[in-house]
Amino acid sequence: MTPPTASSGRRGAGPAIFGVLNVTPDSFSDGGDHYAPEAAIEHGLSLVADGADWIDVGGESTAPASEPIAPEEERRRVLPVVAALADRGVPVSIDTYHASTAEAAVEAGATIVNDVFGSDPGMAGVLRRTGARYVTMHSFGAPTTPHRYGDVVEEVRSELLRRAAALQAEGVEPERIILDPGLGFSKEPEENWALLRGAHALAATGYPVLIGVSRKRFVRRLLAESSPAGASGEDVPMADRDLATAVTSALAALAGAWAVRVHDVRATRIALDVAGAWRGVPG
Ligand code: PMM
Repeated sequence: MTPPTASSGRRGAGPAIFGVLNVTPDSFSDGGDHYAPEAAIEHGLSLVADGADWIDVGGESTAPASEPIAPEEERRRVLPVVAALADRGVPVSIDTYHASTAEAAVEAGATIVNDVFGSDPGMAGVLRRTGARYVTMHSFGAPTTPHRYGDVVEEVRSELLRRAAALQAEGVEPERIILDPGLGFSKEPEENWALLRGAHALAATGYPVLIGVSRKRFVRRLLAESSPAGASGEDVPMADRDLATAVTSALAALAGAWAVRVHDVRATRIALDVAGAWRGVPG
């Protein structure tokens, strides 16, 4: 199967920014803040004003303590938000592992399906019918599912390539496939850092690569370990986590990432502009 040549984000050759919009009562980092549709739509528009190229709308939290919700409830949460943003010309991606929600969201105006589990056998059919692009993220189900790796970069890379080939066998064109190493999903802190260090190997596959670091536990842990008071990960201020995320966005740009998925778009926009200037290309 021939991989495509990854095209860049909206601004020149720098990565695109996916602004995270969790329309959930319980997501681990921003859940609850944007639960009502009007508040969620307003926050989505503010992320666009901050420089987001895509808004990634999700209706179910993947936080370890949260309960899965029925696809009907998921659709009730996300569809008004997807439709309102798409009607205003905002590029929308739908963060769902349910084919039924993916299809309804694409009908409402989403153009990318962001699937963290890849578990629904109906998903390839939705992609064939709708022509949507598709993020296949590496995971073994719930983020806390344990997994032992040998060479984590090689294992994640070959599993994602296997999935990309399977999607193509089901009629999904390679140009529509985006790979994501699934940071924080069944990975120890050092394995997440190894995947970031090896991000260029994923980019070298030719598929666009999306990186999601924002506010994740392994970033909090790094900051807690380096804090003089020996704070726990929970004590790390949000602004510090977002600053660390922005730094990883700049490094991901240098490693050839196609896009980064972040909560604090403004900080990452600045970081990408700096990385772009550093490389001599627009951020
Ligand atoms: N992480 C989360 C949710 N969706 N999607 C992609 N493609 N990549 C990720 O790393 C990813 C994701 C969990 O984080 P959140 O609860 O803050 O949204």
